[in-house]
Amino acid sequence: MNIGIVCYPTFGGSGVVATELGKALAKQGHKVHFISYQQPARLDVFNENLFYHEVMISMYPLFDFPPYETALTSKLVDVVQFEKLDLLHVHYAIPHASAAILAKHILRQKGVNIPVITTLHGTDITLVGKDKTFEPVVTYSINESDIVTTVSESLKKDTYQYFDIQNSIEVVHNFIDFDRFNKMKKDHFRKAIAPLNEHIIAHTSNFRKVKRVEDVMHIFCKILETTPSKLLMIGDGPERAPAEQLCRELGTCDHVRFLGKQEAIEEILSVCDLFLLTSENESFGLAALEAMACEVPVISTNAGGIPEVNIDGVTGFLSEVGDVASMSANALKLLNDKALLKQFKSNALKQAKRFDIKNILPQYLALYEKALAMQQA
Ligand code: GMT
Repeated sequence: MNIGIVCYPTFGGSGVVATELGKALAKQGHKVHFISYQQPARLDVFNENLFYHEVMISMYPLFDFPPYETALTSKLVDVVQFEKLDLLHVHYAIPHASAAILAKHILRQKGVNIPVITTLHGTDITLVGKDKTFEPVVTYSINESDIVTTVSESLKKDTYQYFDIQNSIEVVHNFIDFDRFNKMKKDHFRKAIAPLNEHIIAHTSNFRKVKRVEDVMHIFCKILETTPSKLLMIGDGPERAPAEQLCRELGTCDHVRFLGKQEAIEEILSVCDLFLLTSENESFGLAALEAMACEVPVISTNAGGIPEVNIDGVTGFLSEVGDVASMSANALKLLNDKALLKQFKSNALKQAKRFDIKNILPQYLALYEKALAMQQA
């Protein structure tokens, strides 16, 4: 197939899922064309089947805001025709789904039929999308898409709850590539971070409000009262500076490292004992899955789709959002019981295997086939 993928080029979340999906499709021999405003962060390999088309915006003094959606739509019209794409798979509703739907309508007038598959990722529904600034356009784009998928059952439920959706929605869970994510032997790294063999705890996110990174800091402070540990804060975003300030106020700075954005996250996760995910909302929690694939149990909230990934009492523990006391107690329960921690590490890997890309890729391919068959009917 000749597939167009529209996504954000960013380090985490939907951008990573879209890029890893495209790379896997290319490995299977499909031609994959990425369309974005920047080279996707994980598009870091050469493969003869991978292509990248950059959306450029010509600015004009009249524009207070760059008209990205218009530029993206025009680019889609151009790439679909020139590259003879079979379908468009757009990740994240705003503005990718609406741009794709407009491109589809323009192309129809030119005698070209292009199916649009829209994958909803989370904040495009639960946070930004349902705001009335965007809601009518999001609703329209979902209903006009040929196929709609969500990354969890929870997000499917939310989509039906917040929007007037007539279309059916398929759940295709996020996935992990075990060729990349697996526990590696990194003893030298472990020693450098935790010279006295302290436990190593990690948190990865884009440091936005929804992640409640302040809860991570408080949980770690509680752990440190009794259990020698180190905390690795990976990623960057608006809440990083307040988190660093809080670390000073709590007096934990000697044991916390803010690592910023990291490419080889699997190497860091390989030396960790526990992962903290304190989000207020999380449609899936890809960060938790990445940790679990590296045999790291997860202490998390029970928000959104997290319970579909992290199984309470098996691969980690779940608590109510904001219940720092419960999450601290759960973390300590695992850290202070060697046998239990070992068991949870192995359970985490077993559960992560359910989301092996080898199981998920065929689900997307089946939906592509369905979209193409609908087009011909
Ligand atoms: O986590 C974020 O804020 C980024 C966001 C995105 O759209 O890139 O992540 C969402 O999509 C990920 C990939 O499908 C999911 O694993 C995250 O749970 C989801 N984030 C939220 O729902 C907050």
